[in-house]
Amino acid sequence: MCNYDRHRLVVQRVHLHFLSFEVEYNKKGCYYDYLNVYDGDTISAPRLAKLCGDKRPEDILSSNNSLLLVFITDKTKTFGGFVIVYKEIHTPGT
Ligand SMILES: [Ca+2]
Repeated sequence: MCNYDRHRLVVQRVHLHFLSFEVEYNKKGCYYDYLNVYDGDTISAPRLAKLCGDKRPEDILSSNNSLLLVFITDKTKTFGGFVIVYKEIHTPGT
């Protein structure tokens, strides 16, 4: 018989990996369009990254069990966008 609590997995951290990334940028940097990544579930959490451009960003790992991604964009110039996969980092429940 399976004991649910004993086998439950707890999400401890969230890992992001960028498969592709292309967001509008210019001389002003990440100004018109950008992706903000916060280390928590609200925009008052620490911001881990502000991303734009055409280079694939480094992987991002949360310090806790949530990450918030907020994409800011204006109404002109659309670039390719992004594909991101995430992985939950688990530890066995106690
Ligand atoms: Ca734009």
